[in-house]
This record gives sequence, structure tokens and C-alpha cells, in this order.
Amino acid sequence: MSDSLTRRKLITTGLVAAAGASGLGVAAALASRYGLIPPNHRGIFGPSETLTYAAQRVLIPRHSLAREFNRSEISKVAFVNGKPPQNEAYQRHVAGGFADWRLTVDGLVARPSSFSVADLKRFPGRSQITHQACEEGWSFIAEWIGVPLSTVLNFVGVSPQARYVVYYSFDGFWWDSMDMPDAWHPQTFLAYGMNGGDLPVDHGAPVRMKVARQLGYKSVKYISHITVTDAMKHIGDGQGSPAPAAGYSWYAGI
Ligand SMILES: Nc1nc2c(c(=O)[nH]1)N[C@H]1C(S)=C(S)[C@@H](COP(=O)(O)O)O[C@H]1N2
Ligand SMILES: [Mo]
Repeated sequence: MSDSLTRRKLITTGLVAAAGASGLGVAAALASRYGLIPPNHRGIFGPSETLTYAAQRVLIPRHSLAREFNRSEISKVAFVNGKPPQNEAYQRHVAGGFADWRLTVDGLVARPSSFSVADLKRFPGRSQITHQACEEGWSFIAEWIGVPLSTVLNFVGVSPQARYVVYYSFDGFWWDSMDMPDAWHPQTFLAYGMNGGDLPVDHGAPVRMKVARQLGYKSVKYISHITVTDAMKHIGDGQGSPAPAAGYSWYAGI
């Protein structure tokens, strides 16, 4: 047994025993010792959110992959959830073929940068055929084409203090964040293509986040800004995304 596996097993046994013996508070204390506290730990579901997040992070190897499918398994119908940004600026980008779209990346990085869609397409591209599941109950299989977020993070140079990657939709309304294991995960993409073509407007053109290991709402569409941070407390309501205030988990692992 490798050292990390032994450690994982020890922590897991501790977490499970603590949760069983003396309640979620002890589990949370243990999770805090290992830095496995989600940004929404103070919310109504805080203690159980911490337990779920810590247990997932301890139990599942960091780069374990979401299942990938064959081309023949791609769904005939891809559901859409949520409208494109309802503003004129977005309509102008659509009319201009997104030539002036920029994705800015800043925060705890050595080289804050701004990328056009063409810039993103110059990085080595990847594709994945994965399942997208919405919290509302529907799901579909699609091919997503893009650049792994890790490639862009390596390009801008992430500081060792980084703990979260926060990402914002052009409409300024949708945003979310993920921890560094998901940010470095090989199936976390900045997707600019879908099922062989450019990403359609309904699905987030010109570029969306695709987080294969979490529920659909983490895959924010129309991405125009990414920021790397060591703390979530000064961002939004401090819970890592608007999801917790709406009754959903910050960590939506599947
Ligand atoms: N900007 C933006 N991103 C978004 C949404 C949205 O309404 N606006 N909906 C989210 C939800 S709830 C889901 S399930 C997926 C749906 O992606 P799809 O429309 O490509 O199926 O996008 C997520 N990202
Ligand atoms: Mo969703």
C-alpha cells in the first residue's frame, strides 16, 4: 500500500468514526485539520457539506476520471438550461462572430492575461464525450472540445497560495468556483466546441467551463473572466457561488 493510500485510509476511517461517534462537528474539526473545508461550511447545510466534500476529496483519487463514451452514444437531443446573456453587448458579440470576445485571467497568477477565442484555440485542443447532468433531473451525453483549464493555468503561472478558481459568465449573474484538484483535473475544460462544431449560443458560446466531475450548474456558460484566489470570503456572499444561497451544494461532485 502506498503512503498516500495509507494516509487516505487513516483519514477516512477517522472521518467516518468521528461522524458516527460524536456527530458532524467532530468530522468537521478533522476535515479542518486537513484543510478540507468548503467555502459554504457556514451555511445551513454547512456541517454535512463539509463531511461530503472532505470524504469525497479523501476517498476519490484526485485525477479519477468521469466516464467517457463513444461517439455513437452522443445524445440526439442536448437539453439547454438557462438563456444567453440578455444584453445588447452579448448580441453584438454574436453578430461579430465573437472576434472581440476576451477571456481575462487574473488574481494569484504570475502573468495576468486576456485571451481571444483564437488564442484559446492555439493551445493544444482536447475532446471528451461525457455526461452532463442537471440538478433538475435531466442529462445528456455530448462531446466537448476545448483546452484543459490546466493548460491555461500553467500558461499564466498559478501561485502556490492558490486555493480556488472563480469563473464568471458575461452576464455577470452566473458565476461559480472550484478547488485546485478540480481546476487541475484533466477533464476540466474551457470548451469552445461541441459535437464537432463551434459551441452553440444556447450552450455557452463562445466558451464555457466544462467540469466533468460535477453537476451541470458548475459548468458556467459564456465565460469572460477567471480569477485565482486563496479565499472566497470576500467574493459574492462568501459561499463560493450563488448555489448555496439557493439551497444547492458548492461542491456538486458526481
Ligand atoms: N451563464 C450560464 N451558465 C449556466 C447556466 C445558465 O443559465 N447561465 N445554467 C447552468 C445549469 S443549471 C446547467 S444544468 C448547465 C446547462 O448547460 P446546457 O444548457 O449546455 O445543457 O449550464 C449551467 N451554466
Ligand atoms: Mo442545471
